[in-house]
Amino acid sequence: MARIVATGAAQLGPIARAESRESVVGRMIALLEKGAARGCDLIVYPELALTTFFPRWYMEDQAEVDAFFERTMPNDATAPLFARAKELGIGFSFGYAELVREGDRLHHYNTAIVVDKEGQIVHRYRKIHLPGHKENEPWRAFQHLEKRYFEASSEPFSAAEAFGGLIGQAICNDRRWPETYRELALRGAEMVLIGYNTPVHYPLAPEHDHLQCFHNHLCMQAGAYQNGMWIVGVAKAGKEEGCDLIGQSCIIAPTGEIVAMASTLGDELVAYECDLDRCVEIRANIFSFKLHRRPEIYTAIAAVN
Ligand code: CDV
Repeated sequence: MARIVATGAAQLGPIARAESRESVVGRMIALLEKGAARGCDLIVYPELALTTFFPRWYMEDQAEVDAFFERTMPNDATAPLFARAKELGIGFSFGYAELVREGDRLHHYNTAIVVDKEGQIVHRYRKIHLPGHKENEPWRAFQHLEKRYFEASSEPFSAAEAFGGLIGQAICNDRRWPETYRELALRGAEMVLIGYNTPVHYPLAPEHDHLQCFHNHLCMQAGAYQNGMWIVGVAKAGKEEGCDLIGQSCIIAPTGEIVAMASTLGDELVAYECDLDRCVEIRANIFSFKLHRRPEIYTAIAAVN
């Protein structure tokens, strides 16, 4: 019997700096209800879904930075999403800025969670590959200060049992790295949920600006095919505070084919019935890790330095 996870990629359009979390959660619930009407089991929202993409601004006041972070999850602002999803019997995932005290230290992570149909958080992932820079670089049209505001996770990629399969997560820049997909595949992931905020303009190599949408799909389609898994890539899209973010949220089959894709730069839901058993088409054949992979030869990959 097929293991179908009816999945919705819930793209969000721009979020203004002044927009409240309550307003954004209202938009997320509207997409959730669209997903319910289409029989979805799982709805996937983007990276840092609750606020504007704040690393585009240089801030020196830590209190101003921390205002973009969540100290508990769920919290007052997100509780209505958890409640409505449970009522509808739908699971979901979304990214947010997480501020957590561990021992006597405060940690700031770029985090994503998976919530099951009963409203329980069943997977938490903290971003491993943090792009950007630490200091103000005024020559840029906008900043990308993830390295300043977040701590990179030192926990490995992982997959959780949920929705009848093994679900993993990655966040935005992670999707460009082949190691992300291979690590997740080796840990059993059959579907990987990836939210992103990707500007059209890349200040370090503006000659690649016209390739942003191509590179977005290129790395996720390759990751899906080379590891035989479903990928759900979900954008925060559109012109956000003057910064153009790419869209093209999509669902990618283990064959590498895009089976559903957003066609706007606003709030939009695209859905597909993903059969987790289709991973075997690739994993038992061309990319059978057991039969064909040669990790004993790949010593450079895992070497530190
Ligand atoms: N949010 C991100 O991680 N964005 C990055 C930057 C480099 C554009 C990305 O890889 O899309």
